[in-house]
Parts: sequence; C-alpha cells; structure tokens
Amino acid sequence: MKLHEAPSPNARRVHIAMAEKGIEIERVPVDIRAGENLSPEFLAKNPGGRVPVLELDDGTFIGESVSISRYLDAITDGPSLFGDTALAQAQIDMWQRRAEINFFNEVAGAFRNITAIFKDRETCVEAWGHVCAAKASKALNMFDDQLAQTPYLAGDQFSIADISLCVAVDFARAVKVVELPELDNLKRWQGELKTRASFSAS
Ligand SMILES: N[C@@H](CCC(=O)N[C@@H](CS)C(=O)NCC(=O)O)C(=O)O
Repeated sequence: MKLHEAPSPNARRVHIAMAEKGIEIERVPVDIRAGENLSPEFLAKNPGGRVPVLELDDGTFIGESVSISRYLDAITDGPSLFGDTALAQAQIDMWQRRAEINFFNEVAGAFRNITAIFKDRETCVEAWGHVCAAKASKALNMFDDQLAQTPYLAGDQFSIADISLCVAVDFARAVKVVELPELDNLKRWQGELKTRASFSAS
C-alpha cells in the first residue's frame, strides 16, 4: 500500500489511526501548495482532488481520511476505532460526523477563507471565514458537555471521533484562526489523548 499525502490535519488523522493499529505504510508526498493534487494524474486517483489517498496493491484508490482509517481498522486486529457492536458503531459514527461537520469543516472553512491559502483555486471570502470560525468556537460547547458525561467522545471507548476532534482542535490552535475557549472537560480529554503514543505519530 502507499499513502499519497501532504503535511495536513487530514493526513494526521490517518497517521494516528495507523499508529493505533500498528501499521506503517509507504508515503508518497503530494505538493498541494503547487496544485499537484489538481493534476490529471492525481485526479485519476481521487476525483475529489484532495489528500490523503490510500493506494492498495491492486491499484484501488481510497480517498477521505475517515474512509482510509476505516479500511485500515478493518484489515487489522486489536480494538476497533469504529466500534464492535451495532450501538457502538452508531454512536461513534454520530460523534465522528458531529466532530467533522460542526468543528473540523468549520475550522477548515475559517482557515481557507481567512488566510486565502488556496486563492489560486477557490474564491475566498474573509467574512465567511469569520462566520465559520464563530460556528467552530460555539460548537466546542456541545463536545465539552458530552465529555462531562463520558471519558471519550462516543462513550467509554477511544475512537475515530476522538481522533477527528483532537486533530481539528490542535490544527485550530496552530493556525490561530478560531478562538478556543477554555473548557474543562475538553481540556481533561485532550490531556489524556496526548499521553497516547499515537498522538505523537507523524
Ligand atoms: N474530507 C477530506 C478532506 C481532505 C482535504 O481537505 N485535504 C486537504 C489537506 S488537509 C487538501 O487536499 N487540500 C488541497 C486543496 O484543497 O487543494 C478528508 O477527510 O480526507
């Protein structure tokens, strides 16, 4: 297998999933700043034009960091990042989607629109970036409320939902486009996640 990737929060989600599952995969750098991900060669691998993309040995390509993580989880032993029972799977999926829709995507919208990093390929509206930033900031309260009741986002089990939210919070902190309120339960949870070896994976 090969992982086509660029240094980015979505690649980091896959790196953490790989470390959790004890997998190493050959990495192929894609220069997204130069628009290599928009070339016909790359679009043949992922018509969505984004990284990361997992290439299987038979030439199959899997895009979307959560789909890649799901595949890697399914082909390896050990505790699942996606849940073992029907209930756990539904709850993990629910919180994973909330983490992605309500926070990760809003942080990305804020970053892309405020910094105009990809203005060579998309229309950037700074005011919209600030709307995204405010929505991301507000959404953290929902996660903090949940983490007041459960050790991990989707309950007792560490999961892909934790990976998505924590990676997005770290990214938001690094790029400084979203105000991150001090929330006690989120702080407790992040402190615990940071003790996992996988969170230092790169
Ligand atoms: N939902 C996708 C998002 C992928 C994504 O947005 N990747 C960014 C890097 S974090 C990218 O390829 N950006 C290049 C571009 O927008 O042209 C996933 O989870 O993999």
